[in-house]
Amino acid sequence: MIISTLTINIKRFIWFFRQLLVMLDETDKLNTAEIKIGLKTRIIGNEIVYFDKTESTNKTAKELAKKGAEEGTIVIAAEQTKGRGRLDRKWVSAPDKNILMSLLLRPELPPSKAFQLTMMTSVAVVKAIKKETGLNTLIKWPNDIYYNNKKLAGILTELNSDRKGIKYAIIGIGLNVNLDTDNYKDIKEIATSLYKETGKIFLRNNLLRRILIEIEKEYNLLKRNKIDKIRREWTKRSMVLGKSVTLSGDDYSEEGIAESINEDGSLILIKNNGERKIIVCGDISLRLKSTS
Ligand code: BT5
Repeated sequence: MIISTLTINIKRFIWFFRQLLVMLDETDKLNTAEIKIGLKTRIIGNEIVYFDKTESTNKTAKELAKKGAEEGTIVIAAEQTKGRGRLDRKWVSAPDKNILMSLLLRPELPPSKAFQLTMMTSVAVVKAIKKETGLNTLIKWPNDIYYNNKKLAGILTELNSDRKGIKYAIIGIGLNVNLDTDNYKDIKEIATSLYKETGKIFLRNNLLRRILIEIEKEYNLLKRNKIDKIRREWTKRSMVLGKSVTLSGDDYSEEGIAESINEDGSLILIKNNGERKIIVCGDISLRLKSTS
């Protein structure tokens, strides 16, 4: 008797919990007004441009930049039809599930220091995730955020520069929030999401607002030449520094210890024969030896 009442109560609880998840899922629509509530930033997110659907938020942000859009403008989308990673790789997402955003900056930096933008964004995203979800994520050189050895987010920094320096930079962030990555065969082995790691649906407006707040803090440091502080934070959260890694590209493979990163974002590798080698982050993939 007691057991059957308990079973009914557990079933009711599960039903209620599922309904709650569905409700949260439905209310979790990106909304610029909601993002702006409590957004006390001075630059980042002053202008937030929302699209139900766009090819790629990076592409749209570039078009806006060419038309003179202000530094700090954000482009967000519920869905991308041609989301991209580096070297035109495909970025997988689904409507209303993830964060797909691009930030327009006009930094006073030479192009050789553009990695600082990716670096400060990685630190900001990791801090924002920690504050909103409690998860301690890690940064995988050069542009990924990982959790449990799976990719949770990717950053795509693109530049328009001339001899005087960077005219504008577009920093794209793709963060898997409520996507069940198991349903996407292209990425199910390598990717994860906040939902997959916690079983919880997260409200993307809150997460997005937090990301903007954290980016502004890091960007202020960068503008005050406090790059060492950002680099220390990056190093502290690095998944690869001090670890045995395999670097590979087309017809190329190298093993060693990832020692540090240079200001331009290149990785210093101590090869197994003791030789020091600088690896520029082009089309190179990095695997941790212990996880491969
Ligand atoms: C990146 O490239 O990781 C940068 C991704 C940036 C995406 C954002 S979304 C908003 C903005 N608009 C855009 O069009 N892009 C930016 P890369 O390091 O090249 O990694 C790409 C690789 O990550 C793919 O080849 C897949 O292996 C994997 N991948 C694709 N979709 C993924 C996902 N949702 N989660 C985890 N991994 C994924």
